[in-house]
Amino acid sequence: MGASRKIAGTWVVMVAVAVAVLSRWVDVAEASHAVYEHLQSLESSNYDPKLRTGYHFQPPKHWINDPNGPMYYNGVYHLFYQYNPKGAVWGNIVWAHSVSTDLINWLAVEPAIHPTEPFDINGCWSGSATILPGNRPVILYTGVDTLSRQVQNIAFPKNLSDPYLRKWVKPKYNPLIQPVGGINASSFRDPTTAWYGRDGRWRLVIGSKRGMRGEAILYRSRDFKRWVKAKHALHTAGGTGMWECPDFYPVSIDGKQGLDTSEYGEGVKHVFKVSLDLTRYEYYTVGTYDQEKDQYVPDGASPDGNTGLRYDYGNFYASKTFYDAAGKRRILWGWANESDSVTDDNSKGWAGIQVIPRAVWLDKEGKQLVQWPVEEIETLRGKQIQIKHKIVKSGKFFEVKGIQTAQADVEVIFDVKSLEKAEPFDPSWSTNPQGLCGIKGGEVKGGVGPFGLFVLASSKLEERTAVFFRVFRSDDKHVVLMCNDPTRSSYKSNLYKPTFAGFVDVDIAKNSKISLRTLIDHSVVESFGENGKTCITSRVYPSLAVGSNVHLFVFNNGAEDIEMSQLKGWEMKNPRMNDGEI
Ligand SMILES: *[C@@H]1O[C@H](CO)[C@@H](O)[C@H](O)[C@H]1NC(C)=O
Ligand SMILES: *[C@@H]1O[C@H](CO)[C@@H](O)[C@H](O)[C@H]1NC(C)=O
Ligand SMILES: *[C@H]1O[C@@H](CO)[C@H](O)[C@@H](O)[C@@H]1NC(C)=O
Repeated sequence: MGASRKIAGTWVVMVAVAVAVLSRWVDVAEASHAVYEHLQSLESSNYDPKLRTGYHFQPPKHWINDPNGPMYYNGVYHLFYQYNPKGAVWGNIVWAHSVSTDLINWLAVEPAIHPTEPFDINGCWSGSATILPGNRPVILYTGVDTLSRQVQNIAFPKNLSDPYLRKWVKPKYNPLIQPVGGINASSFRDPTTAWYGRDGRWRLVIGSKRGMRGEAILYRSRDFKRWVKAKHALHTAGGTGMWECPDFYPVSIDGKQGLDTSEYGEGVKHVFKVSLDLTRYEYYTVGTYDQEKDQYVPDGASPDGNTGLRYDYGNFYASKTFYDAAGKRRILWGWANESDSVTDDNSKGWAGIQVIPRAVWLDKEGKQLVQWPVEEIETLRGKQIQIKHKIVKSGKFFEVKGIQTAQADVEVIFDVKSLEKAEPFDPSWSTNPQGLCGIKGGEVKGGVGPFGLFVLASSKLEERTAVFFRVFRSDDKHVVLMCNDPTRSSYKSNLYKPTFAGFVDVDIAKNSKISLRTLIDHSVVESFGENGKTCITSRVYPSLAVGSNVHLFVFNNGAEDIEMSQLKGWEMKNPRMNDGEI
């Protein structure tokens, strides 16, 4: 992703204001990010660490966006990402590069790709890594060329014996793929990891659009050098606009084990994900890939487009998965932008994080994915508390004491003993959980729920972010809503504080129990409902609930009492986070 329009800063500000006023999706000429030209060349001299994250992926300062080319190679995890070396707004993008042996402690090495050649002089945008036979990694990325066309380029490690693959070279035969034959040269980006077909040809897709139809344009190659466009796209969907950062990979129909991107055949389903530039959210489907026809068909359980399934119903975009051959799992990275103002981003001197990497696999029922923070994150757990069997009476809350929670990992299980008072569910809500949460936030009394956590809360609850469940009764079943409500997260009124929500596919009448895990990190609230079936990431910027003044509460604003059968909480330590070059 990363399309910038060369438009005047003032125009962007006007559009931003218009969007804020209308507070709904407007086709802002499909600007991928606001472009603040007057700020792009400014060195960010300010630095405010107050709300900076402790254990989420971040460089020491400045702007970041999409994760790029994640891979595992010879014992080392690599993460590249879109980075502005100069300031805290988008601009001057390079492929920054970090390495790790555990996905938690990161060391920054020199940026891997800079704009230097005619085929990328106007931009080095997102892309993916592929490990070729013989254990040879390559990167495919979008370059913006001298004519401002989006083209696809390849880069190779200069020295395969360097354990960190610090230097990358771009062969002279770039660009590899050009926007010819009716492809819109301003809407042609973000090549996927390539997969190898049974016919001996490599395949990859590139995000695009034709009018309002989103497209995953398919290319094939025998030698990874000469790429030929297929007659048909791998997949398209009308009315969805530009498809950024497509991702396409196999999942096992049975179990949590991940599959290499080229796996195909019995026992394998496929997942197709896009980032919709129109909504700035991501959607995926689970479906069937027919390699003979080279087409992907979603199962139909979930639609393409903006009412479909999401990895994360919050602040999460431009994600990318990779196959971790060491852990035999598929791992998902995603970018969470700031929802603070540009002025604040500038005075903070930093903007954007990557969420905690998540293992991702197909749910037992095959209709959706399940995600869980990689287990390595648990090595950061420090001081622990545990509470068992506590009734949270209707309208009550209590504080969880004994650990600091500005930087914490909290797991809680609620037991819903009776569903009698569940509120009726209006079917018109079923495609708009976020809207429903906007009406029925954490403060709005319900029947069964809202119950959950107040995180990043000040001592008297003047500030708090509510992460909770609310159970409704529809004709034939119960509907569970999971919600993140930051409307009272900060005293400051000029912040963007949208409620985020998704439904949780759980049979609450049968289970009675429902779980919630929340990773709290100063300005990040990253939550996993019912063991990773529904995930929500939110950015919040408290004024009072900062550092040692952060508190954690359990609350129940429903008419029905709830039992909290267990709560475990851990303080989280700081890993090494890009604190120096190796
Ligand atoms: C390649 O990397 C290895 C390991 O770091 C190093 O010993 C070697 O000198 C490098 N080769 C070149 C040509 O730079
Ligand atoms: C090509 O894409 C750009 C960027 O979204 C858009 O402004 C333009 O209208 C598109 N051109 C055509 C011919 O569709
Ligand atoms: C993150 O920031 C908020 C607030 O400025 C915007 O509304 C979102 O569109 C933006 N998200 C992305 C993916 O750019």
